[in-house]
Amino acid sequence: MSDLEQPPYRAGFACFVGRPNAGKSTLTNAIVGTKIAITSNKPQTTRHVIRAVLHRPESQLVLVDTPGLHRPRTLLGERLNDLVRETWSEVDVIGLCIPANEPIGRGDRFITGELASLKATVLAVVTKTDLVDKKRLAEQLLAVSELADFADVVPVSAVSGHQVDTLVDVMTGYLPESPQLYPDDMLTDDPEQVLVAELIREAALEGVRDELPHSIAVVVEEMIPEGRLTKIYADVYVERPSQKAIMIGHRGGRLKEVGTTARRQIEELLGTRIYLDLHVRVAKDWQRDPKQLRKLGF
Ligand SMILES: Nc1nc2c(ncn2[C@@H]2O[C@H](COP(=O)(O)OP(=O)(O)OP(=O)(O)O)[C@@H](O)[C@H]2O)c(=O)[nH]1
Ligand SMILES: [Mg+2]
Repeated sequence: MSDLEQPPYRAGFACFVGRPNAGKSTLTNAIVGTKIAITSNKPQTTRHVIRAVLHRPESQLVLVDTPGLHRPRTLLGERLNDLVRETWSEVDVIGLCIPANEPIGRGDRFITGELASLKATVLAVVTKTDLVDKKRLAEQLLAVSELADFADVVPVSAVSGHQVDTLVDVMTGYLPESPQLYPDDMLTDDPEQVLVAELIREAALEGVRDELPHSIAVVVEEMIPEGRLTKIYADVYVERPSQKAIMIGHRGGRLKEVGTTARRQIEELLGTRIYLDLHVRVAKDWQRDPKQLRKLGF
């Protein structure tokens, strides 16, 4: 093959957008093959912008995982929406995620409208295809393609892996020709402390309901390597004393479970043994308090 036939090297940024719970973070993880972004069945799980890099011989796709765009009810919600819009203006490709198993709603239409004025290439991604049969999927693909003039409409399942590679090919095709953006082995540029805090928050979200998922924030205060062990000290914040009691559980049972789950995930991420020290603290109504939000990293 002559040089002329070599495809050009492409590199750039992409993000998935969509309402909360559409499957954006799960898809991001499936594409890079590592759990970088936390996921849960509660809406508004993602709160931090996380960058995950997929390296291929001919390309580098940097996926920016963002929170779901939603109608904000708190200052935190407003900050999260700002983060999302800021990301939209910076990426080359946007994948609008719409679940295969849910009707297209006002939220989807609203987001579609918001995307129209951006410079990025916008494609539609119909997520969670493993949850529907062929007929329903065909109907959804049609409905989605009528929503706007997308560059492509790609069905995908992050859980079964169906079409994940195809989606990557399609997205990469829209990236600009560019030199490599990140070093070869770099999976993410997010600080370890943030990733660790997120894994703890994911464990803490497990099994809680109503308002509590939104009230949880986690801050890693210290990570101290000691030989082959890393000691991690972290605070789990909730908004009210009653939530603190739930978080800790009967005789500390729930907090212990959270610690065990989180520890396993963190050990996998860091590749070392860890000792995890968790404290539950109350930061009254932190989601609405600018000072507390700053302290918690928003
Ligand atoms: N069956 C199935 N479930 C999926 C798939 N992708 C995501 N899910 C589930 O959908 C839920 C939401 O997934 P997330 O990836 O956290 O969704 P998100 O869009 O990042 O949500 P926010 O961060 O809250 O905006 C989780 O319970 C996932 O396990 C899929 O391909 N198939
Ligand atoms: Mg998410």
